[in-house]
Amino acid sequence: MGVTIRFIWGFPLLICLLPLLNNFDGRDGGAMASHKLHFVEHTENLVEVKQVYRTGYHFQPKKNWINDPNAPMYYKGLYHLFYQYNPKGAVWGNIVWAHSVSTDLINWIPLEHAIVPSKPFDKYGCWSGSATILPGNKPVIIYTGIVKQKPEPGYQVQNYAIPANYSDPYLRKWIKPDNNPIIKPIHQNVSSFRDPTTAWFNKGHWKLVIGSKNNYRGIAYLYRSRDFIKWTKAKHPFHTKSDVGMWECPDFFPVSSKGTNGLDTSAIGGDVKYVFKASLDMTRFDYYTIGTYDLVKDKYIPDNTSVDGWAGLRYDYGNFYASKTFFDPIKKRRILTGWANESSTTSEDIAKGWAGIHLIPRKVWLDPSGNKLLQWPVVELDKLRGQKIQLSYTKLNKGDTIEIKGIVVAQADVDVTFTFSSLEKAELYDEKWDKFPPENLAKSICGIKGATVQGGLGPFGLLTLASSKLEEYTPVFFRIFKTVQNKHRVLLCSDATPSSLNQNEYKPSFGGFVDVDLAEKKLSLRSLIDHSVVESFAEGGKTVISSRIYPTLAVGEHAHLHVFNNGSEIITIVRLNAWSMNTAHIN
Ligand code: DQQ
Repeated sequence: MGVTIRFIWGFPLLICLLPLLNNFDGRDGGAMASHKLHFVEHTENLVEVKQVYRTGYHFQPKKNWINDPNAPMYYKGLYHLFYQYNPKGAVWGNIVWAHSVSTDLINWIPLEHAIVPSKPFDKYGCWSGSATILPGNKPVIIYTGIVKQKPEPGYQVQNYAIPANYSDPYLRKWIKPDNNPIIKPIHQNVSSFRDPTTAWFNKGHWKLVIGSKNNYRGIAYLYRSRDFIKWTKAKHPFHTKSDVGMWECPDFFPVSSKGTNGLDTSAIGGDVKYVFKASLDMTRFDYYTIGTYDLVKDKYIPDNTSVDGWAGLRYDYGNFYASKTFFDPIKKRRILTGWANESSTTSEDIAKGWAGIHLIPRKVWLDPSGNKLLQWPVVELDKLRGQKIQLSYTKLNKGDTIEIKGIVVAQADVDVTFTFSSLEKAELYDEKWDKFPPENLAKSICGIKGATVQGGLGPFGLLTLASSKLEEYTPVFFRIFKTVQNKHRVLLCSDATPSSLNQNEYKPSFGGFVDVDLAEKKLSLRSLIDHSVVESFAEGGKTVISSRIYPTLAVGEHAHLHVFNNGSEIITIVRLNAWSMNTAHIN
């Protein structure tokens, strides 16, 4: 039997005989992470480090520091991913463009570094940038070069690099021509002028934007070029917003208002909306708006249904930054990839010899409402699914937990749909909460109303990476509120507060609201659990939260997974599918 009902948090034990359907599909899960002992040079001593936090199927290099994804693209049968990388250690610095290729966006082969500081125009760093595929299938990269260390964080220019050999599908060698830099700052803010986007083409020009700021105003400067070499700054920024701070890693792309297919970055037309995303240096999260592209003024205009500012929509309400999208011409989809930093301390990162992962690439498309994006892990991830367990029509009374056994839960993919018969018991939404800064509202409520705080309709969801006696667990759960206007607000929380007995880690109670119609009285949740990361998708990708966690007890085979309900309304698991995930071949 793969399932047990347990008693937690001192609630009355209610055991019901449930129609449980355990379905092992017979394939070998084989999903253990590497628990090898590595010796890492740490000050003068050799420190023995147990590698329990390395991920089994998330992108990371063998060792050292990794941050932003750069220039993702498809070329001649291969997906290319470059990334900011420190070849010398597990902290940020000495940044080069490392390079990996893949046929499926999940398994990756490392190649030699593509772009490294070597010329006067990038002597102090090769920072983030993007790829554009020019006519004739000719990729070109534009990236930020640091030419002087002062003023901090460095004097920034934009350079281009081209493949040495277009017939090599691996694009192993990149040339940085001597006519670089191609864009120099022509305003005061020389140290806040970086991260060029993929270029798009219209009205006889290539266009791209560069992230910047003026005091607390975020600015996306627009540049135009006919030949991709000579670039001219447009009179007006492409987009700008007060009180947000520096815009790093801007991204601009079209989305179709019909269906889920992606569009090439240059697409224009009737059924097209646009997305502008900025990474907020001050708050360290990515937010986006949906809007229109005024071709006459060459400007982006957010819709008035999109909040343009810190309280705007986020791809991910957790640990996610410096993301970038690209158009996959083969599967006609737009793919989003983002960086999840560690929540451990710098000295712990140095001791384990690495820091940073990338989250699973996600397909992104416009929600039929037209006011937000939907995201879903690329379908190729499903190929890693191994041993499976399934539950159907299983009731969870208040205080019940059901343990999911029979799979490797520290490296798993869990997909569950919950239902309830009434919205009556939804707790009253406390209007005092509206005094929280709007960008922190959901997170603040998740902090107050954790998984152990009994509710009406919820909390219910998953207890991931739990230790045997629940000394540690990372709950991912829904809680439904009713406002005085009798409207319902659905909250998704991914709460790292109880995730680890290690007091040194950053353990936020991440949260995001889920904009969902509750008419069907159903909510779905998919969580990708991978040793030190839990990436959760609510309602088919309407709200996504990724948490980095470092349990001390709930590691490897000592980790447990439960489904739980701690609300007075009975919750039914309509269906739960959970798989062990095989380890991907990554770098
Ligand atoms: N990371 C890069 C910058 C970018 C920042 C430097 C965002 O180009 O603004 O590693 O994480």
